[in-house]
Amino acid sequence: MKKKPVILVTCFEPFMGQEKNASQEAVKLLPDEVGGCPIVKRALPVKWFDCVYELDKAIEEVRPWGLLATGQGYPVPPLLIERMGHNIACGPDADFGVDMYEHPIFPNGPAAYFSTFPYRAMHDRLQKENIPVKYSFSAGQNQCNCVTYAALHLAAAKYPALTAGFIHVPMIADGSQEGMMTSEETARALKFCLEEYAKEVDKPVRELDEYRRSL
Ligand code: PCA
Repeated sequence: MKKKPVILVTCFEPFMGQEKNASQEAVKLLPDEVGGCPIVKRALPVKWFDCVYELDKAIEEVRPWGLLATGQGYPVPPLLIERMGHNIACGPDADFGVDMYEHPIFPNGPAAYFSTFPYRAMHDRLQKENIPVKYSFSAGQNQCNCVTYAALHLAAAKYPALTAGFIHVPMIADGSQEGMMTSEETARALKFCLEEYAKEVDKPVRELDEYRRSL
């Protein structure tokens, strides 16, 4: 099979005194190649500024074709496919080192960006696989939204061919609530999303004329 381009998958380190981050544990279980695309994994710190710095550095080093960022959300499913990132940082870091109050992430950036990864294909695939999933129109105000916004802003500003988006995964099943997901189940869900992402590589880029006709 022809070698496909790299997809960068980010997750977050543990925060707020927790021992594990569900996104990191699931991403660790992903294979190094999905749908022919090599998968490069990076864990980002749950820290203001540093999460953006490390993300930028990873994109610079890896030069990915696609970027799937992940983080830990609510205790229970559904997985939340984030449709946008907004330019507001609010709340504390992992260790309360920096507390933000409605600060712009990029002072000169637009208010928001919509995700550019194939969210519909991922959503429909998870539904087909009977994995609870929903679209979300805010990844919150903490580092997960920050990385969503930063990924889309960096792509727009520096890497116009790069598509990106964020998925919030549920916390690791600890038996405290019904229907929780194990890291293995979350990894399986993320792998389906990556399979759909990898399929995009083979889709022809629409010709400008065809695009104009569709308007
Ligand atoms: N979840 C937090 C930050 C890091 C993480 O995994 C969030 O939703 O912003």
